Amino acid sequence: MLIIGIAGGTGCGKTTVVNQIVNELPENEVCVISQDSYYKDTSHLTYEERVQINFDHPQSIDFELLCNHLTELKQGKTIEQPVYSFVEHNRTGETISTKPSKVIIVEGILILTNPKIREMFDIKIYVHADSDERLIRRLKRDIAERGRDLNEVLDRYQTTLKPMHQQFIDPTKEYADLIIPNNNYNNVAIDIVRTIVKERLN
Ligand code: UZR
Ligand code: MG
Repeated sequence: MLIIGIAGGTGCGKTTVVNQIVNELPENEVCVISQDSYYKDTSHLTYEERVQINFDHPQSIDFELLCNHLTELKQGKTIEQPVYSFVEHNRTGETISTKPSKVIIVEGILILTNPKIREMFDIKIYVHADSDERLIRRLKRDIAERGRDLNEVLDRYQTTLKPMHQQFIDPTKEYADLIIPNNNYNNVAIDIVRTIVKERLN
């Protein structure tokens, strides 16, 4: 089993990188675990309280559950990955059964901040894009897919996303085995990762 951690700031293109790696591999040999599924359960809070949560702080993540799930996958067990709703800012109560597979990709902005989780990764990747690129992508995505408006996204960026990025996310570059420059599609870097994965699988 090969566990790959893919981190990087919001809008850096993590999801795209993950998809490009996954698309090359047989479906039953790879699974993706998203940090989004592991936001802490906030059912005890009201919607108004949940909106106030700092989702870019390591404390918002249930690293204990993530760690248990990775351990269980390593032991060959199937896990129940929580499903998260960005609209409700909470777990939906549903889960996705995730079977152990040869390659497990864990992706998320904060996944390299936790020492126990870091230790579980065979390969640690940090996807880098400049902050203006990331802001542009984040704006477009949150407006198109997450029902936010311009001011809301810009306020969030200034008050939360940027400071949290500087304090917690950017410093985890230090732990990466590989940093992918991703201001544009980086096909060469993707090819290199694919080659490493295939080599390890054989
Ligand atoms: P990526 N996030 C939400 O917008 N709503 C939630 O309920 C939970 C998380 C955002 C979070 C973070 N910030 O910046 C982003 N906020 O998801 C990380 N606000 O996802 O890496 O795909 O950008
Ligand atoms: Mg993403």
